[in-house]
Amino acid sequence: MIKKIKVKNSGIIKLQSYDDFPDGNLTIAESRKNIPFDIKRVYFINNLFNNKSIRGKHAHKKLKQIIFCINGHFTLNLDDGKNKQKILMNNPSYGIYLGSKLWHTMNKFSSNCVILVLAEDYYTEKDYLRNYNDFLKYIK
Ligand code: T46
Repeated sequence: MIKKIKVKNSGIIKLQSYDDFPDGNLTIAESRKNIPFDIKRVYFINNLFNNKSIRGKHAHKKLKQIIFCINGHFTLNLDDGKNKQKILMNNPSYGIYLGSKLWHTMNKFSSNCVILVLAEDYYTEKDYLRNYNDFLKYIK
């Protein structure tokens, strides 16, 4: 897991976690406590059996989210239009803040990978910038 974020509109979110080995771990996310917004939407991505697949490939105009890898591992690639950073996501207690105007892709999934995302708003396709050149124009 990464120690320092170099791109804009991002950050590291640490959740409180209880290690009850060998009886499991319990990890907590709370709005306005360790999550810096009210959560309106939660989604998860699993069944990542194609280790060549690439997800994301977009930025959001306004939406703020936090992304976690709650099982397995994957690589999160961030790009603020100037700086790029690759993050190995492999610790369920650490999330990455995906602010607006941050191009992100996810790849190199382990087959047991489960991605959990907490979002501060409902889904709307109008908020997506799915073309990289449109993203660069938008952030100027
Ligand atoms: C993001 C990354 C981390 C919905 O109808 N409602 C939803 O809430 C979401 C998240 C998606 N969809 C539809 C839109 C597409 O037709 O589900 C389909 C797959 O979504 P997409 O190709 O955008 O999935 P990813 O994994 O590329 O991106 C997702 C989120 O969409 C995105 O906001 O930041 O995870």
